[in-house]
Parts: sequence; C-alpha cells; structure tokens
Amino acid sequence: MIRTQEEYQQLYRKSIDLPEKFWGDVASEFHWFRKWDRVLNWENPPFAKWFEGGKTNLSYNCLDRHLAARGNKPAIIWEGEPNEDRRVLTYAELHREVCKFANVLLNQGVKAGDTIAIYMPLVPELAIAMLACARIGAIHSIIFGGFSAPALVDRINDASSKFVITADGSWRRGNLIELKKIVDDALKNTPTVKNCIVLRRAANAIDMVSGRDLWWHDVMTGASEYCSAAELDSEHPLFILYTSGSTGKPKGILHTTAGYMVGTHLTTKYVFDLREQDVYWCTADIGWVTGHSYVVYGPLSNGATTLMYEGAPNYPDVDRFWSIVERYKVNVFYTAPTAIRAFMKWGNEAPKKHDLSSLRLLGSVGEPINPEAWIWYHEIIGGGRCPIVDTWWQTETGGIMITPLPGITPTKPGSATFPFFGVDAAVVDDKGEELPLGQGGFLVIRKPWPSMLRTLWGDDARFREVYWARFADKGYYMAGDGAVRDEDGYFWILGRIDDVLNVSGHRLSTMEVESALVAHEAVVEAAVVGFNHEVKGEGVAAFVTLGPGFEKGTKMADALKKHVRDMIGAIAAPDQIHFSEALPKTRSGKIMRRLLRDVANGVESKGDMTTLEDLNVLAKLRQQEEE
Ligand code: 7RM
Repeated sequence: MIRTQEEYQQLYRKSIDLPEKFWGDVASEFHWFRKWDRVLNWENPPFAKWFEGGKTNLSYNCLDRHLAARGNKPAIIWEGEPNEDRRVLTYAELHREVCKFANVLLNQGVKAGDTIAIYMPLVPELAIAMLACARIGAIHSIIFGGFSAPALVDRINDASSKFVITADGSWRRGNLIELKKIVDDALKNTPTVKNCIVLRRAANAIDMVSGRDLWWHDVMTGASEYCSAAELDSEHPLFILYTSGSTGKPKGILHTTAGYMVGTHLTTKYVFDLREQDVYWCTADIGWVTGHSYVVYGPLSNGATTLMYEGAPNYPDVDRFWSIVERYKVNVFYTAPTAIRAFMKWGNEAPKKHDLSSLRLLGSVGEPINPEAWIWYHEIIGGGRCPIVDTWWQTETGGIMITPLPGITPTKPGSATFPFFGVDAAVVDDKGEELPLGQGGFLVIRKPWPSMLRTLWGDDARFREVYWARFADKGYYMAGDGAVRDEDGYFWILGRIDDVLNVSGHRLSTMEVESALVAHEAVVEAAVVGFNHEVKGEGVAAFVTLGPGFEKGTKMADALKKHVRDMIGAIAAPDQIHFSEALPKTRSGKIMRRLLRDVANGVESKGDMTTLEDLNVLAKLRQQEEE
C-alpha cells in the first residue's frame, strides 16, 4: 500500500529503473499456465514483447480466478435505458454465460486468431461476447454502436472479420436504433463475413438472412456450461480497436494479452483505489477504449463490481445518472468532462435531488478538464470530499498513463499531475530534447510499457511512421499531444498537435469528415476544423465549396449534416457549415486551417498571413459570416 507522495516517488523510481522486476512482481498475481521466460523483450523496437514465453488467459484471470472467493459477488450490475430493465450477474453467473458463449463460437467454427466484429448496445451480452472471445483466443473488434453502415464496412473489411455479433436494436433517449438494419446494409459489402449472431434486445422487427444470421438465444440453448480457457501466448492478440488518425483511414490499434492484462489491472487497482465492497461505475460506452479497459477488463481482473448503464444521461430526465448513483450506492464514478459540462448546464437541482453520499472518488478522462468543470464536479457531485483523478491516456496506451493517485498526489484542477508507475513521460522539443519546466512541447513516452499497442492491424509501416518516426533516433513514443510541465513538475495536456479533433471526448479525424463531405454530389471541396464548443469541448466546423448548379442555404447545410451522419455517425455531424467559393490556401496549395479555425471561433486572425495565396478569400469568408 502506498500512503505518501514520498512512497509514490520511491516506487515510481523503482518502476522506471527496474521495470522488469516491477512488472514481474505485478504479473505474479495472475494465473499463468506457463510462467514467462522474460518480462520484456525490446530488442526489435518499436515491436515490444512482454512476458515472452508465458501462457495465460485474460478471461480466466477475470473470471475463473475469482470463483472460489467471489462466486456470489456481483460482477456486473446493469441497468437498461427503459427504467424497469435491471440485471445483476454474479461472478459465477458471468463465468457460466461466458463459457456457454465461448462454446457457441467454437461450435460455429471460430478459431484462435479469427477476428470478430461486435456491434452492440451497452448490455451484459457485450461483455459476455468480449470475454468469450478472449477465452478462446478470438480477436474482438468492437465498433461503437453510434457508427453508421459505411464506417462498419471499413472496419469489418480492414480486420477481415468472419463473424459479426450484434443486436436487433437498442435504445437511446427513448428512441429505437435499428442496429441489425445497419448491419444488414454493411454486410452487402463485407465479403469475409460468414455468420452474424443477433441478440434480441429491443424486440423490433428485423430480417434474418437464412444460413447467415443466428439468434443469440437459439445458439445458446443447450450450449455446454463448461469451456476451458485456451492457453494463449502472452503476445497473442486480444483485440483491435479502431481510432481516428490524421488521415481519412481509421487505425486498427492492436492490443495483446498479458501486457494489457497487467497494465489495466494495476492502473484500475491504484488509480481507483478499489475496496472489496465497492460499486464502481465508469460511464463510458464499451465501444471506446475506456469501456474496454475500465468497464470490463480492469475492474473484472480486480474482482470488482462494475456497473453498466445502457442509455443517455438525460433520459427520462437529467437526473438519471444521480438516481443510479443513489440506487446502487456507487462509490467510484468515472466520466468525461463533456458529460460534466452538460450536467452543469442542466443545473444543480438534479444532483441535489439525490443522496450521493456513497461517492468516495471521482475520475475524469477523454479531454482536458477545464477548471470550472473540475470545481463543479468536486463541489456538487463530490460534496467537496472526493478526490478527482484526471487520467490522461489513449486508445494506443491501453491504460492510464498520467494520473494522480487518490489521497497521495496533491491535485491541481486541470492537470493530470504525474506519470503512473512504469511510465517514463516527458515533454520534449522537436529534436527530442527534454524541455525545461514551463516550456510547452511534444508529449512522449521514453520507455515501453506493458499495455502499449503492439502495431496497427496489418500495417507495421504506418505504426512506425505515426508513433515512432519523429523521434526515431531516441526510440520515443510520440503521443500526438502537446504538453507542458509547470514549476512543480505537474503535467498539463495542451491538446492534439495533429488534425485530430476531440469531440465530446471522442477522437475524430478532420480528414475523415472531409472525405465524407466530398463524397456528396454537391461538394467539390471541403475543409474541416474544430472550434471551441461549450459542451462538446470541440465542435465540428465544415467549410465547403459547392459545384455548379447547387444552391447554398439551410436546406443544403442540413442535407450535408445528414450525409456525414449517414457516412460516419452522429458524432461526426458538423455543427457549423460555411459555404465559400474558395478556401484560404498557401501558395503550395495547403489549406490554412488556422485561419478557418479563427472564422469558426468568430475571432480575428493574427499572425503571419504572408503565405496566403489570395487574401480576398479570407475577406469573403468573413464577410459571409456577417451576411
Ligand atoms: C482514453 C481516451 C486520446 C486523446 C489523447 C488526448 C485526449 C484523453 C485526457 C486527454 C487531456 C486527459 N482515448 N485526452 N484523456 N487530454 N486530459 N485526462 O480518451 O484514444 O479516445 O483519445 O484524448 O488528446 O491523445 S482516445
């Protein structure tokens, strides 16, 4: 147990100086079918191998390992959006369901190493499907339920998934979302998919394609309740999760078994300071990495009780989250700044109506938390008594990297404070030299860590290029964020340094939205930038040039918004559409996004404009805003 900042510093030093000893000790808590020969092999950077030679299984370590002591303890507490839908699954029950579904997959011919696309609402069966894949060594590729059919097609094809697991429908703010219909659309263009397993969730009418589609409840009937966990190599692929980069094509982040298991386990344990009787609630959707690591794998590997809520925070009313906290006496609550800002807007009445005294610890993730939101969260939700852990990490890092430790690290609103054990984070200049305190630069990680991504699915070259090329001579991982350390050494994350937006805590590539826009018949050119948005953090602003014969106006703007929603999903739909006859470009033809950002934010442009090819373009754009 760590109690003081000095003890943290000592243990931190040890974790950096003797990483193999440190992580070897942590890994010893798990069940291994065969112990590793070597904790870290970093002979062939940037391709790390952790716990080489070991054989283990994450599903076993999340379930079977706890059965003796925690068989009757709730593993998952679930609440559906329709208010009467409630379920609790104990560790014994979850284990049984996972074994049965693993047998279903085996019966369907799924083999270790096959990739399975999962497109489901936030229901217990989603966790069951994940853990069943992990049990037999199938690689899950979860696609967030808010993505549209073309986005699904890209991800299924990139991963060559043979199976899809989905549901008939799901609920969002009382509205039915017809998931299976979207899957049917997508599967017209996915040659690798053989079967689709469909959970009955919303009981809406759907088409079942004979020979391809199978009902979850049919295939589960009679499936054996025993399924041994496959003895998998430490580096056996666990999952692929797509995330946006600075090009239009999403990157398939690959995580593997043992390092991810050890990393998410230890961060969950220390950052959320879990106690045996705790009810822990991370509000993320499992379709994002936060849900993978801190709704499912991290909490279950710790034998914790993890709460899942299917729906929207403001359904049927804006106090839904707080009624859940009260009902289940939630002790640890982990959410995103965008949600906190929405709650602030909805007013203090909603949280005040409920007894939130069970809360002991609050967490934040996804984007920098503005001090105003931090203070509101601390006072109104935490009653002034709960520490806030502001956790910085990425899909790529697998687990939390920079974070306070509750009760140990003195926090400052807006700072993620210090690196977690084993994380050698630094702020460097463009040559990789560490910058003095107070100077902003690139956030890098100088040493490998267990839960790091191993590659981009099927694209080692892009993996090297995106994360390792910039500081190749030093061997540093480039996070893609800017950061600065203050006079006390605290890390402050400044945001992305590339063309990736952070909309409501979700990564979105401006290029992806641009590609969607230019695919519309009316659009000849498009540029997308972010602007400051009160609730979302960043909003999406699109500047579009229409082809001859197409008319600008509200009707066209609405059509383009809908088009982006259909092509990618609701999170990508532009908040602003600006029509312009031309875009401000440099003489070499690069769109000057900085200037577009100024227009979108409604501020004057300062700084160098000498490279602008045609100053008139900007003047026209601004003039149009005033029309
Ligand atoms: C977990 C997650 C990663 C990007 C990352 C940052 C931003 C995340 C924080 C943060 C400031 C934080 N994975 N980010 N957490 N910025 N403070 N505590 O969000 O892959 O979807 O996004 O999110 O820019 O690079 S992610």
